Amino acid sequence: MTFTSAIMWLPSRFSFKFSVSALRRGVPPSYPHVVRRGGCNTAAFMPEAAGFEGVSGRAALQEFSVSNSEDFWAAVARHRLSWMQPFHTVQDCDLSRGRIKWFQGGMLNVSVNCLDRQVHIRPERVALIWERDERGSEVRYTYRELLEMTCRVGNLLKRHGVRKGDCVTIYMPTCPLAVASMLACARIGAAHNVVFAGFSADALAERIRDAQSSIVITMNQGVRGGKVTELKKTVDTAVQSCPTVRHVFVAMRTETLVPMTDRDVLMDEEMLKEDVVCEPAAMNSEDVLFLLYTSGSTGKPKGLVHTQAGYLLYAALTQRYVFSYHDGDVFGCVADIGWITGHSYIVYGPLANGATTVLFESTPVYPDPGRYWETVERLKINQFYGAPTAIRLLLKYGDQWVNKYDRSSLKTLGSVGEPINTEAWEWYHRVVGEGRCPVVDTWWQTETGGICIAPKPSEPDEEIVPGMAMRPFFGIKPVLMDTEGKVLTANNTSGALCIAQPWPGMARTIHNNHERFIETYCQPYPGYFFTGDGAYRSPKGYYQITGRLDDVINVSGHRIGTAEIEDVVNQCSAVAESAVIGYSHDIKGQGIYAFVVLKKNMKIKEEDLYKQLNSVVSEKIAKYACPDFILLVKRLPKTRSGKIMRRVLRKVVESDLDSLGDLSTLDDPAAVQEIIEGHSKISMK
Ligand code: 6R9
Repeated sequence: MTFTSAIMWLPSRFSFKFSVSALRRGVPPSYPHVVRRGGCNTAAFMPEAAGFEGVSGRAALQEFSVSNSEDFWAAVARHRLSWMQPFHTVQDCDLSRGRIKWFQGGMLNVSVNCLDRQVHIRPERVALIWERDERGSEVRYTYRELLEMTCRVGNLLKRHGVRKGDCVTIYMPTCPLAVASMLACARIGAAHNVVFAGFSADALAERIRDAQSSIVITMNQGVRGGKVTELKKTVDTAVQSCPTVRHVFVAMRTETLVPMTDRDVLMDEEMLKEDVVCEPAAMNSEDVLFLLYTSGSTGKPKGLVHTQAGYLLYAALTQRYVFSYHDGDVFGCVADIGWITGHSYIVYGPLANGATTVLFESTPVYPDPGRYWETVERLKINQFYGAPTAIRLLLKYGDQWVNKYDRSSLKTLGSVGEPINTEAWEWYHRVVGEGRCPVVDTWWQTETGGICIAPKPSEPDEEIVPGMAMRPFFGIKPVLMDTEGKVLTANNTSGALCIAQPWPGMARTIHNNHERFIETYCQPYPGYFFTGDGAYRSPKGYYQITGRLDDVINVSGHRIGTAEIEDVVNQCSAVAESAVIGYSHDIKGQGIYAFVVLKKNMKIKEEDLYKQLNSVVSEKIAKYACPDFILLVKRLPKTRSGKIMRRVLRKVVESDLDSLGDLSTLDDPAAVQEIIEGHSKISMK
């Protein structure tokens, strides 16, 4: 066993080399001179609109994008992506069968689109600002430096046997090397599988095995909120049950030495030996770009698959138009790259548009609750994109933490991950944005690839209603369904939210399980994509998301299936069975409440049981999945067919006893009374 030496990969400010052959193939975007044919400012707003006959105004453009979807997406794809070979078919989709193909015949390389074409025109523009956990120690990487770093990682991956079509697992917090690793995979034609660095060894191992990765990229340690996490140690445990893993690349975030084995590769050191040129692979539009695991309503997470051209185009277009991003702006999405928000709005969308994108490594309250706004002032962030849970938390600390800092650079404020309540929305708008920045509540999912419903784009003077996602993006046709599967056409109505036609950014399948993809998204409402969310459409036709319709909880914007937690809780030797539900939580949006039935004659102190359950959940899944409340009960309310009635449990916890509904189908209605009594002893404050 050897020990790592401590070096950190920082940009080298010399040697100007990049892949010339890539540039020859990848044509930088060229916008035709704006012709004022499609209405006064429409073509200035979106150059492609010049070619859309009779389209004037943004509402008309949205309408055109839905009713002439192929023309719209073909024009946008030709203009905004650099192709090695043009596509011959815009789309070949059949939602009822789960067949989704866009831009077939086309060949491109995503990393060329994100890097080389910028390097060609503005090599010294800053691509990344790494806002490290240690306040005031940010590091900037130009497009040239990011391309160089990406090429080195690409070559290193190739040297370790990664080939086109393989899948590399990345277990890293938000940092430049994580971005370079994602882009390096794209460059050499491998898929990436980024696993949120807060996941446990078991959760990581399950994802590595499902993705069949031979390489895992990680760091010695992570640093967040002043605390150190042992990432390498977690990977060491995980790979013990992952026979496919041949090498673990270890980058150095701290100077702490970690044990290394023959399997491990010192990433920073080995990268130095690699060339800064790496030939980009020519990829088909529908080759896999990445897998990203997310929770569904069963115990096993789903590896959603996104492909090259459609995903990139959709991420880029939404980043540009939802946030009114303009050339030269600094885009600050404070998500983690382990989630889809990080993929689309830290990495792919902003880089494809040539933006300067912020990598935020810290937390909203470290070292104090002014951290976001101090960062906005120092980095001069123009678009700030965050989560309602953080906004609610900061609101409680008071306005002074915001007012201390100059936020005049801010132009647009975004929200994502869960519904944003009116109070939080108003505070975000009034205090953070000084009432002058539009707040965009953006609704979308891992499955949709990018934002589908948001207040913008719309005409500059059009209203924005607090707490509403409101308007469908270009190419998106939302519909609401009633319980019989019929489309609800009226306004001022609620239903299951579906999307009526395919769009380029949507996920193509679930890795290794196309059947599950069809069952989950295509079969509930044949011919439509089912989102799993409920929504309300206002009298004016605006959409408001009301929450999940399935057994998925959203804790601080992190999705977790009730079944996933129950699976783990049930593994405790004392537990006979359990039922987990989400309940409304002030800060986190939803909290986790577990009802637990012990095995007969089991003697265990309640305190010990709680400790055991919490440690097993954080060990098997992640800390954020630990229950906030655990209630020991003798039995769970069940139907005669044995289904746990979580609906009843939810009503009890919401103290909504008048709407418990018909309990006559319960196997043992007395179980409910016992639960009501038990719950009344728990203080939920
Ligand atoms: C991007 C992302 C998706 C689920 C989604 C919904 C909830 C996301 C929301 C929202 C209300 C919003 N959600 N944005 N609910 N308003 N603006 O979060 O992806 O992690 O896959 O979660 O999050 O329930 O179905 P993902």
